[in-house]
Amino acid sequence: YPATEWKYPLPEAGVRDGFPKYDPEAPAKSFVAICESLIQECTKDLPTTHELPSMEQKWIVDMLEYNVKGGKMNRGLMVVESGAIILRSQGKEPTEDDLKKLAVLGWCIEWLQAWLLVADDFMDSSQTRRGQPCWYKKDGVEEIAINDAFMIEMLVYRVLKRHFWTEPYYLDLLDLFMETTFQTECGQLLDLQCKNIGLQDFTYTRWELIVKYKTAFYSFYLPVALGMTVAGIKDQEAYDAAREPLLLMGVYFQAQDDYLDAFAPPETLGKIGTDIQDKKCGWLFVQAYHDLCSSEQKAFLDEHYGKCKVQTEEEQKIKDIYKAVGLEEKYQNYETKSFNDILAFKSKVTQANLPWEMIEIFLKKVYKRAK
Ligand code: GPP
Ligand code: MG
Ligand code: MG
Ligand code: MG
Repeated sequence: YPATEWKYPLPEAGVRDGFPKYDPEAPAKSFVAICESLIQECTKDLPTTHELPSMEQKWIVDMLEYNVKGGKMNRGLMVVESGAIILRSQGKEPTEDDLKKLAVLGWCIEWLQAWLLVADDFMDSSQTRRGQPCWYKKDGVEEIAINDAFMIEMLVYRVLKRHFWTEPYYLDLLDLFMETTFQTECGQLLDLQCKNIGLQDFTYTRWELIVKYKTAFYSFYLPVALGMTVAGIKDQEAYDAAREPLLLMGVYFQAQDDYLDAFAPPETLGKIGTDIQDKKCGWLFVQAYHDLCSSEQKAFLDEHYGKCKVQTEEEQKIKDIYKAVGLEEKYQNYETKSFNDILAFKSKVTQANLPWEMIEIFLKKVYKRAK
């Protein structure tokens, strides 16, 4: 292994002994404490192992603090919860270290999400995220945000290596993270290419393809697949059975994201929506433009969609059109339908010997969310 010479204690035994416990009674709080340990662990030796001066070491610590925390942590907590549910369904009560392991993997998704968002905010010209300025908008950061995004990505692999390289499923974890990242990048490309195509090609089918790839794999399939991997599941059919409803949930989740982009108060959402100015192929637009708008309303969209700036009169008028054509009610019906469509997978999932609860608790977390 040419690159695996650890210059500090070998990770095999007791690597998480000094980590705080994951406490199911205080999930969010104990989960955040584990993140603190990870930040410390993956930065403390850099001056020795990578000759990194203390200014750059501090940069990485501060950059991580700024970008990996402050989210809802749905994805990260789901790894722990689904992993624990699966282990129990196999008659194994998760040990303290099992829970810590799952929490470390949970943070790997949260860190993956962090670098995706740092990059996405730059690509979407966004202003705010999680109630604070986007990282690239900070004085002295700007283009360094690109390298920071890459750096968080590689820190995920360093965390995986330290905590899992002696596990029999280490390669599976690497494969999952790499493939999921590639899927997400395909989705992001489909999303970004919308600037180069005409509005008539913004169809519901294209929307579904974009969101399945840019959101559903990393946000919904990955957390549960990680839980399954730690629980030792090897059966391909089980992964296939879990993937189907989880991808549906991811598509539904991005419909919510698109709806909230236009209609949620930025104070609640923590970000100012940019989909109209960015000419996004969003859930609201595809239906308004193709099915619901009068020719006059359509002409207004042709003239201003993707051309007006955020928080202008034209942008507001587009939101008014969305309301006037009945999209609020359509959205509510869509939420109910998605919920039922996902529930319909119950027998398929249980037939694959998986506990339905691992899907259901995730669904409950996102159903009718307001942020
Ligand atoms: C969310 O889309 C999609 C991502 C975060 C994936 C980004 C992928 C990369 C390869 C960088 P969004 O732009 O609608 O999210 P938000 O509304 O939170 O900005
Ligand atoms: Mg964005
Ligand atoms: Mg985006
Ligand atoms: Mg969005």
